Amino acid sequence: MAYDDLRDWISALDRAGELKRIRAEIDPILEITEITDRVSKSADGGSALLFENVKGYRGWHVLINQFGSAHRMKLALGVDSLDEIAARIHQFLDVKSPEGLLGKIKMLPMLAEMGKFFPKTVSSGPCKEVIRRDDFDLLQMPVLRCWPKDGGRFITLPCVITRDPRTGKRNVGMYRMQVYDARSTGMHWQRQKVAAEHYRDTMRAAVGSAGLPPAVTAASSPPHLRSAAVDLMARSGGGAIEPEGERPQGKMEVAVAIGTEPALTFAAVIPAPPDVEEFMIAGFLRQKPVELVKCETVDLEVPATAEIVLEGYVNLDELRTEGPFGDHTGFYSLEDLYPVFHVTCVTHREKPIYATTIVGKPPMEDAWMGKTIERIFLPLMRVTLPEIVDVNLPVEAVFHNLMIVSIRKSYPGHARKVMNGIWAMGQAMFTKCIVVVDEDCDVQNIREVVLRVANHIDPERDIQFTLGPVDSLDHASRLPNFGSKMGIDATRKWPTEGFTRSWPDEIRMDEATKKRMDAMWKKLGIE
Ligand SMILES: Cc1cc2nc3c(=O)[nH]c(=O)nc-3n(C[C@H](O)[C@H](O)[C@H](O)COP(=O)(O)O)c2cc1C
Ligand SMILES: [Mn+2]
Repeated sequence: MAYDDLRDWISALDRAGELKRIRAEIDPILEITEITDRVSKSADGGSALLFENVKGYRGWHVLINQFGSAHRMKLALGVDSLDEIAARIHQFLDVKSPEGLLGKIKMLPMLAEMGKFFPKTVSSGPCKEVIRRDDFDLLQMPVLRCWPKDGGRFITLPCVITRDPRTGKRNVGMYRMQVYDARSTGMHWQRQKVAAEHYRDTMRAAVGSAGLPPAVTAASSPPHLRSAAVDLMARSGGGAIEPEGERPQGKMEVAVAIGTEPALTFAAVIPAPPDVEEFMIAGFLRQKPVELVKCETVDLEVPATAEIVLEGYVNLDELRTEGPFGDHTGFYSLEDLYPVFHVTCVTHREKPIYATTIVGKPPMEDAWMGKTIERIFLPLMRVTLPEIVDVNLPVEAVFHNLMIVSIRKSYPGHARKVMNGIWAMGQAMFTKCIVVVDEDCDVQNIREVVLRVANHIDPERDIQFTLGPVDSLDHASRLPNFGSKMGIDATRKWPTEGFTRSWPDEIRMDEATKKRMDAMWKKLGIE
């Protein structure tokens, strides 16, 4: 079932009638965006697009919109329904201690299945077909300029691989990369993401536990960005901000894979717990190990079948202005300072396929990835919050702006406990607005949700504000990365919550009358 590589996946898309090959000459500067945006806005998310004649890039193909529909997401993960994945996760979470020999024997297939999750290191692979240490230029790749006011050209679908300096565990995260020149790019890992923590940990090690926070070297940047830099680079552990202090010497190695088989590309987006390697998540999803090969110039491993691999490092004392960039929200995210990725080696397959995506006003391709995460994460959310019945993150609210959740309410204040639990859970910390409804409300039916919320709240009593970290893409928060969130308790209020009036029943026709009218319906001549 698992796809060997991007090419195997492209063939599968083709066989399923889910791929359009574009043979006309199209410019990676804005034109691919305009075409893809129109396709993404079609009712069913259109097809994946393979641009075979990219202006100025003979020999390169560009793949986009590979995940851009519910159907393609299921195809990518090899399932008929996303609930299958949720059920498999549930099965692993639901392990009981085996009773007797028979119980242990029954567990063997599950243990065998777990063996497939772990990545396997192999000696070489197609990603090494061409190795370029000196003679490369990043703009030999057909990197898109997505939107007119973007600060440059951005690699938008990279699997960024870093290593935790403390545990040695690897992380794969998708963080966009603005191409600055032939050999360097921005590295847009937002500060709450796992690679940013690896970066800070590398810094902590470099300056020692008693060391001072780093100097800010981006002296040419405007002052408001420089304070952001202090904030970004300062280690969270103690010490006043001392811009003239000791600089952390050194660098952190990074490798980037572009154009991997779909389970790994998708795993790079999943908000997994920091210590869970995405290579294992991909292994779980495809039920076959991910094959890795060693890099040429850094001590990291990359997927052996990747179309393109960039190896290099980020300096610990260097930040550069990144953006603006037409973002997931439908607005441009503003310039900010981020680390710089210096490329030391590029390896790629013969006739490489450059995989990319665009983000912008929803729905785009990322909408379908987000919806998949919503389904897969439901059983994981229930580990901590078993009262959760269902969750809906509407695409228009770009996931982190609105979460609607239904719960089995069991005690006073229960809705607020759930809100706080969600704000404390990994990247759900970014959720700007949480709406909690009772279990009999279908959260997937927005009309039903609006009816409940509008009817059931006494706004002053039922809306709760709190402060905390917000997504870096939020342009409305009072400060970058810090602001307020809102929870709406739209459950029925109980006397034990101080609501002493009686709560009205919902209007429903009785079954006997319905049956009588069903029997007469045709004769009435209404339809
Ligand atoms: C197309 C796409 C682009 C993304 N770009 C970024 C980005 O530039 N910076 C970022 O921090 N997160 C970005 N994300 C979200 C992260 O991939 C996501 O938060 C992921 O869980 C991060 O992995 P981590 O938890 O291992 O850090 C992007 C997601 C998608 C689908
Ligand atoms: Mn991760």
